[in-house]
Amino acid sequence: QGLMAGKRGLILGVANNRSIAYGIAKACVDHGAEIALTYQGEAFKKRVEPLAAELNAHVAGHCDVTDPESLDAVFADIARHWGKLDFLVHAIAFSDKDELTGRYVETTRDNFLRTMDISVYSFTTIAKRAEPLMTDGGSLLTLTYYGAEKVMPHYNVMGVAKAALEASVRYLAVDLGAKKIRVNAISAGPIKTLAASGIGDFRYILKWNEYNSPLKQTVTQEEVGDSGVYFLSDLSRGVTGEVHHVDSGYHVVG
Ligand code: 0WD
Repeated sequence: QGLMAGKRGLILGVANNRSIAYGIAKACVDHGAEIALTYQGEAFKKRVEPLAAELNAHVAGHCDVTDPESLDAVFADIARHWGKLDFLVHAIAFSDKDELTGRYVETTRDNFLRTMDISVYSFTTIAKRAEPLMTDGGSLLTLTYYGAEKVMPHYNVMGVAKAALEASVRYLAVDLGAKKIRVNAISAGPIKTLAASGIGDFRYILKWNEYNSPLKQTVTQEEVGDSGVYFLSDLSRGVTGEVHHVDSGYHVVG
């Protein structure tokens, strides 16, 4: 059986087996869920397909959140394949790595808009597409970071985007609450992934968290995955609009 038996969910943002989305996907499957994955273009297709096979996941096709047609195609595929959806994970963010270093004040308009489009607006448009499929209620989960709350070196425009994403969680929670669709975020501590490698001095940030967090360790994809199961299963049925830190407690000291 398992905590997620009978639940079907779409997980966006698996780039490889170090992605946070992969940690959440694996935990969901371990607890009995059926999942679907997408890939961003041909380059990621060959990395995602073997992971999908390993997790017994349906592959819902190419998904680039800046291309509405690809999103329409993914949701049409889910509607055909399952006819409904119980949960959705959004683990997607992007900013030009040349601007994830140095001063925030130097942010260009182009990168500001692109960062907000991919990292913030995408969650809202995906929520809109998921709503008609969540006929028995549902759970939406996104990933954020402490740089939304406090100034973190080099996080810059991504911190501004995460603050907007966290506000989106609250507005979406109100809009979708009447349909028993819950909307929450996990604020994960730093984890070495492809996206994180674009952030300046990331190794130093990892060490800093390890030395200073209450648990004296950085978090793993597995730990974020297990917390994800709480939000995506009925265990958290009374919780929505929440930003929950899975960061070894760093936010109470940092
Ligand atoms: O320390 C970390 N790694 C933390 C990450 C701490 C706290 C939060 N997060 C967040 C990230 O900001 C992101 O929202 O977790 C989420 C997942 O990030 P990740 O697991 O760290 O990174 P990664 O494995 O690289 O997955 C992010 C993926 C992309 O990978 P690349 O490396 O190409 O950026 O987001 C996807 C893509 O697969 N992505 C897109 N998907 C569809 N359309 C797009 C797009 N336009 N752009 C990026």
